[in-house]
Amino acid sequence: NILDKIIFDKKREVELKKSIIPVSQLESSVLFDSRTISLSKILRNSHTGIIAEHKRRSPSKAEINYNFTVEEVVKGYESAGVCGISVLTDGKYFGGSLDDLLLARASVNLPLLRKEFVIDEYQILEAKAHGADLILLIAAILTREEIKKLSEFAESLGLEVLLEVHNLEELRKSIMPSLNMIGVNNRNLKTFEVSLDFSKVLANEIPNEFVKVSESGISSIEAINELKPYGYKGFLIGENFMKTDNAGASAKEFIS
Ligand code: IGP
Repeated sequence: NILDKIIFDKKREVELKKSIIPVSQLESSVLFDSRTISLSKILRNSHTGIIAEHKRRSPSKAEINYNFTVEEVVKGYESAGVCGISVLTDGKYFGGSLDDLLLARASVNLPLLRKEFVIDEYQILEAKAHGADLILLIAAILTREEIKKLSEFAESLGLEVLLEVHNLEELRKSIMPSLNMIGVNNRNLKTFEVSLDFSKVLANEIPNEFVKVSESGISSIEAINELKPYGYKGFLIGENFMKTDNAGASAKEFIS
């Protein structure tokens, strides 16, 4: 499946990067005490909860949009009033980069999520060095011990974590004190099947102290209104905004 391929490539990518820029050198470009913005706090206090994503292409959809600069897209999202912005940094499968994250950081004052297949602390240092406020950890590709180690490392850098699950088994292995935000991915990363039912079925199993986020396949305000009674405070939306000729204006339609 595609997820195995992505992870195979990602491991090689990280090892290669480490051989060019060693951890010690990367650490020296991290401003350890730079302030981060808390997405979980903003979501707790928001009625709209939109997290908008910068996404040029994806394995499930091929090309989505290459017509706009990162700055245009994220500034559009910011003026639309979104709670946070997700920036894909995987190059091979999503057409993103760490430069995209850096440019986004230079353009907006919102919480920025490094959307990446994180398997190593090195990538968390990179996230911090490029201005991220939070990282994604995907339960489908990590053991409980890895989730613990990586989330505690993120916490030590002042970064929040959005922990992504897709089923009950992944959710159960992920409940731990270093986490405060759980995202249910409505898309199965192995089969690309998408259904909001994944969010609905898992909602009751997520302990109340977590901020709940529903991710992927959200294409209408009705869908959001359907999910809110299940306790969701955040809604991560990419393609639906990026496929239009004005991502910011599309996001604005979801925020009243
Ligand atoms: C956005 P969509 O269907 O609105 O474009 O989905 C986001 O949830 C999706 O890009 C995503 C993702 C991921 C991408 C969720 N989890 C993990 C890469 C890796």
